[in-house]
Amino acid sequence: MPRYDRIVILTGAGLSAESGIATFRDKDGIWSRYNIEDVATPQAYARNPERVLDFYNMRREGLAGKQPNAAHKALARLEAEHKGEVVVVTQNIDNLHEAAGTKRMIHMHGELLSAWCLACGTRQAWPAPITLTSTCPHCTGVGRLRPDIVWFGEMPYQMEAIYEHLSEADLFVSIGTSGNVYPAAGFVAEARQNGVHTVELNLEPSEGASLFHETIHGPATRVVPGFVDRILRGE
Ligand code: BJW
Repeated sequence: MPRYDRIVILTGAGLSAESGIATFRDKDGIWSRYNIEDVATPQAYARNPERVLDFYNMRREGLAGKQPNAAHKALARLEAEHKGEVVVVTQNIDNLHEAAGTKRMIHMHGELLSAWCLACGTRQAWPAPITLTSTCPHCTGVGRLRPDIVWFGEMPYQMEAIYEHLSEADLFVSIGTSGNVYPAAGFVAEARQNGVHTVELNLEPSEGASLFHETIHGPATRVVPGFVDRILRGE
């Protein structure tokens, strides 16, 4: 009999770090090289769309050849082998969870390989660069496309579904996120209020580390597979 039935897993940039994808707030992270106000707000896009498109085209290009690591694979194994329900909510815009085989997931901050039509609202798979002249096939080429990314000040995707999963869960696990960005940083408090057991797996204590019942610190490729084994053993 598994100890936990319904598991919600929140992942952040630290999960993909060992696959060679930069985090945001670590010493050499993305925000040490770019200003958030220049590339990750709707105002930045309105002011200088080309700069924002270039930033995400560069990130999209950087995904080429990146492979899921042992932590992504362990989470996919958890979903496949756990007798109850597992939902992965990721803040990451890469596709490494899917590449590892995870099926049930929510990309709350959007996806690099997707484009959003500003005219008809369609979100569609878009592996190519997005340029000022890219247009939407769904509105016969008139709609302009933007990256399908949730910028600061915009509402993350599927918040209602996420809060519903948090209210039904009995285990919440946060992996590889610094706990700086809301609403994701508030999920641990929300889960605790609902009586959910909470665990943090991160390289170092996050901003909200003291809110978790348990914390396990170390690189994701080491700590996540061990934690998954423990859950699958019913411990
Ligand atoms: C390892 C490791 C290894 C390394 N193994 N671990 C005041 C109070 C409350 C909220 C706000 C506020 N002021 C403003 C807000 C709202 C704002 C916010 O939170 N701002 C904060 C900065 C304060 N949030 C928003 O605007 C969000 N929307 C929102 O709130 O909507 C409601 C609303 C809408 C309209 C009006 C009013 C309300 C939207 C947030 C969008 C975030 N977007 C970004 C960029 C887009 C995606 C992209 O370009 O990739 O998303 S920001 C960036 O941060 C990215 C990430 O998903 C997100 C979280 O980062 P993450 O994953 O935690 O990465 P890091 O780098 O911070 O941490 C990595 C961790 O891994 C570290 O701890 C390392 O130690 C660890 N690590 N290697 C394990 N090998």
